[in-house]
Amino acid sequence: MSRLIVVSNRVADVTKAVQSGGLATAVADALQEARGLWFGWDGTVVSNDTHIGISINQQGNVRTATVPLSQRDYDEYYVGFSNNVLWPSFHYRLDLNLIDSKSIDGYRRVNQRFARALAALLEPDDLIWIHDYHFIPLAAELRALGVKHRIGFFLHIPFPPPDIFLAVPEQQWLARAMFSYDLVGFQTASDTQNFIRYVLEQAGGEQVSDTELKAFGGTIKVRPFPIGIDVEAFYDMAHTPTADEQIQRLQRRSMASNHIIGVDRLDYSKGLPDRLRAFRRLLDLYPENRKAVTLMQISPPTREDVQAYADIRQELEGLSGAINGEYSDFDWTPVRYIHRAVPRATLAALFRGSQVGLVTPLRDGMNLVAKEYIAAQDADDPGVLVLSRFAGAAEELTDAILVNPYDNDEVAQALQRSLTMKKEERIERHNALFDKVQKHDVKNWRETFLNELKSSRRANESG
Ligand code: GDG
Repeated sequence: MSRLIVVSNRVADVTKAVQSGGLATAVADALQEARGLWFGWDGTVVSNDTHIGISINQQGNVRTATVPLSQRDYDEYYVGFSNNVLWPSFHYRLDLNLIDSKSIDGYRRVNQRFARALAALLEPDDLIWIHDYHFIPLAAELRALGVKHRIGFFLHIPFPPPDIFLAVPEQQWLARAMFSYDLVGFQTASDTQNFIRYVLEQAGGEQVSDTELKAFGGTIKVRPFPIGIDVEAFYDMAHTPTADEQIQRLQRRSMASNHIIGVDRLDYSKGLPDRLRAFRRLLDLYPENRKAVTLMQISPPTREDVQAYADIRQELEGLSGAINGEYSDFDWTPVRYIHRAVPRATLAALFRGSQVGLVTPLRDGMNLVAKEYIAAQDADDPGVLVLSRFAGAAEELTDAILVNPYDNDEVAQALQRSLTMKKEERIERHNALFDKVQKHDVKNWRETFLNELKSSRRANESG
């Protein structure tokens, strides 16, 4: 069996991966099975380039190889290009796209440095799986060093339509770099189509078959691979005696009989201010919900060095304060806003104990919270998922109440409909959603991607 090499911006502690969610859970098992190597940034920043060395650690079957970033790399590659250009643009927020030529140079430089460090660690049969927008050009840099291994790429965030991608600096260089992979995976069919459209319309490419795309002198495989979660593990976490007790406490301590829950990193792509405005509309339009409903919004801090994140925090604190100021009573607080990370098991219990899961990103690659909310429910008395049409998850989870997250009245109506929905309809919708979440779970995602990668080989005219 070939060894699996996973490359991602941050390398998680493999022993704790199952508790931390997202990418960590998604790839940790595959690494364990394949006695793999996980390569990436160790999360530290050193003051100058001379201290940069690679650290190798063994955690069970998995080796981790990590490097620090210099302050300049952190500013230019991580904050600059990755989070101030690619993240906003790929989430359709060109207004937040801060183009700066130094950050592009830093992005290129770090990808080159990572390629050199990784190339030195490779063994002949290794299968390489590169994750996310931080590393789009990594395969091209590896190829430039003579690496001939099979290399796959998975983009966790959306891929925007051509008109938006055209506003990304050096977009043609990025698109060409995608053709150094053997397999490129996106979250949804529409992300895949957006990439194909760019290649056909702007790069003179040609679609060879459903999944094969030819451009820039090469032919690669391109396909959606919707990411999932470990459904059983999440269900179990929501059904422990501690979870039962937490749910009882949630209900006992609150005057409200209905709970709406939102859980998202505090990111402008998650639609949090609009979510709070929609909740305020619910209280305005349907006053019977006053003293009867609470919105719990858990939003741990993230990327605090980026100005747009400081702005969203201020906006959210202002809004939740304003709603509470206007509507609270001595025995009821409508919004509970928690700006801290909560243990994963507590999240699972809160999902199960809440009658509505409110997931309203303005744009999201997939959104695992939507799937976690479904996985945590009791099948005989489930809650209702209200989900943004602009989350990748909406492509699969069509039995949720799908909403336009920009339209506060529409979301308020969807909340009212969910809070008053008959048990029969709730069960019917939940059965359909649970089936989909279970069918496309994380194991399925990982195995489908890796099997496809093993049988993919890009054709390259330049050899
Ligand atoms: C990116 C893409 C794509 C959140 N708060 C806490 C906490 N979380 C966990 C959730 C979930 C994970 O973090 C977040 O995953 P999402 O998918 O919702 O969103 P992103 O972080 O933006 O992830 C996204 C994903 O990659 C995977 O491809 O779906 O579209 O943007 O598991 O539960 N976990 C704990 N405490 C918290 O306070 N323990």
